Formats: sequence, C-alpha cells, structure tokens
Amino acid sequence: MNIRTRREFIAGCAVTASMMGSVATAVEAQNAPTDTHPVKTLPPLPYAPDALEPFIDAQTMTLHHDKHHQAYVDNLNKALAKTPKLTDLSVEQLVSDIDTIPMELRPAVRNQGGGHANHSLWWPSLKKNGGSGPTGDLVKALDEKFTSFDAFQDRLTKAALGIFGSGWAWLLLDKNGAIEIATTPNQDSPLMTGKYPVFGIDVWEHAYYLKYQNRRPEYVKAFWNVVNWDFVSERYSGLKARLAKT
Ligand code: MN3
Repeated sequence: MNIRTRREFIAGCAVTASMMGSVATAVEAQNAPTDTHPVKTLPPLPYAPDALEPFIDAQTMTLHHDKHHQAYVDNLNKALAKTPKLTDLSVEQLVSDIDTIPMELRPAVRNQGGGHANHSLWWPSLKKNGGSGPTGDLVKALDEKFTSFDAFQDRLTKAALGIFGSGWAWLLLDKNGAIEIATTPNQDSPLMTGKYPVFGIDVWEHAYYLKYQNRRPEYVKAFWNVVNWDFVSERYSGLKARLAKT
C-alpha cells in the first residue's frame, strides 16, 4: 500500500473507530514517527537560559521555554484528557496523523500539539558556536538545491521576514528526501502535511520582542549565530537515511 492510499485507509478507519467510541485503532499504526517527544512532558532546555547571549537573551529563553512551550504542553493535555490513548503517543506522531484525530480535538492538536512539536525541535537546533556551518551531506544538498550556502541563507531569511503575523520558516524534507524552504502559519507543524522539518526559525514575537521589539530582521540575523549546525547536519543525514528505507 503506498503512503497516500495508506493514509486514506487509516483516515477511513478513524471514522469507524471514533464512531465506536475509541480512537485507539486509528492511531496505533500510522506514519513513521520522526522524533519521539512524549505528549505529556516539556523537554528540558538542553543548556542554560543565558547560553545564547547576546544573540537571544536569557529572559526571552526562560519565558519562551518555561511559559510558552509549557502552555502548549498543558493545553494539549487538557484537551486530550478524555482520550488517554492519544497522550501515550509522541507529539510528532500525534500531529503527523492529525487527519485521523476526532474533529473536535483537531484544533488543539494543530495549535497546541503543533506548538509542542515545533518547540521540541527548536531548543536542540540552537547553540552558540554550534559549528561554522552545515557539514556532510547537507552541504551538498544545499549547494545542489540553492547553488550555495549563502543563497540558501538568503532564501530562508527572506521566507522568515515574509511571514505575516506569527509562524515559522523551515528547511524541510519531502517524503522523497528532497529539501525545500517553506513557511507555516501559527503553530502548524510541517508534519501535518507529510513533510519533515530539518530546522526552522520561530518568528513569533514571543521569540524576540523583549530584545528586538519590532525589529524582526535583526533577530533573524542574530539567529544565524546560534544555529546548532552539528545537530542540524546530523539530523538531515538521519532523516534522509530513514526516508531511504521507507
Ligand atoms: Mn515560540
């Protein structure tokens, strides 16, 4: 069964399952999960809140992680309180399979689950002195797609600056392993459309307003100083290898 057919098949099962008062069947065998952050828990910040100074300030990091990300986790779990089978999943699996989730729970999965998934990738993607640029397979992929790293950086920057309101700009892999730049509004996760995020830029004002106020271009420029290239490059190679097997 190809992926599309399988998704439609699963979506069909979801209707049946929810009609039977259980969503368990619908979510047990799904799209291959990418990351596996539990729905129920806020992952710890993998460094001190001031680790990215002066590019991203400690107060922003603390509020962003301890308050904003925590709120996505709390609100998601509140919404899913009556469907414990769903809270046993990884948040990445949950948002990947949003089409199979009962309609009344989808707004929470999209917004709160998307926020939880996006931020769970955001923290490890950042590091001061995280390498001088991409390495390994990612270098070649960026050169082939965008002609050079500089051209890629320029394109992703423009995508981030072009988002109206809140959202994310991403480097993504499609299911065939091809890279692309895309944006998502609000907290929509690329996983909801079958794409795999390599890394992204959070351009919600909560990510930068205390230090940069309305100067999003300055924040995005600063962001390039704190990309964890070792993590991002390894992640790209890992995702690519996983997709080659499916
Ligand atoms: Mn954020």
